[in-house]
Amino acid sequence: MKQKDPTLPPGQVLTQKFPVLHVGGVPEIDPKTYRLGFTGLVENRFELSYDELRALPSTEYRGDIHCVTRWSKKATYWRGTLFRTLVERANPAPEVTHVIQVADNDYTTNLPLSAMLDDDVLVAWEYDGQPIEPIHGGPVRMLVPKRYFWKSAKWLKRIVFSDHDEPGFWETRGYNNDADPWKEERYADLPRWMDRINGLGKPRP
Ligand SMILES: Nc1nc2c(c(=O)[nH]1)N[C@H]1C(S)=C(S)[C@@H](COP(=O)(O)O)O[C@H]1N2
Ligand SMILES: [Mo]
Repeated sequence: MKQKDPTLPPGQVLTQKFPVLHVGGVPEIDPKTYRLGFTGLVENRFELSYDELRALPSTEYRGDIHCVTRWSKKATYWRGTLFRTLVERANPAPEVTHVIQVADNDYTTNLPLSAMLDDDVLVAWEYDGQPIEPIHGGPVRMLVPKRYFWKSAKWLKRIVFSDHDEPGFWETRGYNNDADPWKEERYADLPRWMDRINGLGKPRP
């Protein structure tokens, strides 16, 4: 039997390539006119241009990324702005529980605010020392390496701070809301998901 790689989450396979995965086309975004908006239940709504974002103190992430389609890539190298510092600048209201990433092509994905405050969550604008290529979400994408990669929106456009959860593109199509690769949270718990899409909203044990 093939030896399992203990450094990879369960069911994942190593790739040396950098696969490209998204729904729809690659939007053409001019860094000169690019804006990233911070909105929702915050004290300070603000926008950052590409240059303003890159002028902020930067943080790097060196580590692995995991796609729910089972590829994992080791030792990726990203640079960007620590998301937490942008949250501090927006100053969310006490009732904020969730952060919704909104991308250029209406792709959205949701996570608890607490998860987004982790010290490896970046608004990323460099990969391997180069500006992020458009196919990989450039000029600016989110990076949430502890979750399956669909929780990292490419062509990031807006961050919405919300007092409730708002399941995004894949989360409303049967994928797991939490998406922790180490717990192999790939798909939604079906009864819960049926309740949600039927609008019953009754929590199950
Ligand atoms: N805007 C947007 N972001 C997205 C997606 C998408 O379809 N649209 N796909 C997600 C998925 S499923 C994955 S695996 C990663 C892929 O990023 P990559 O193409 O740079 O490998 O982007 C994520 N972010
Ligand atoms: Mo993915």
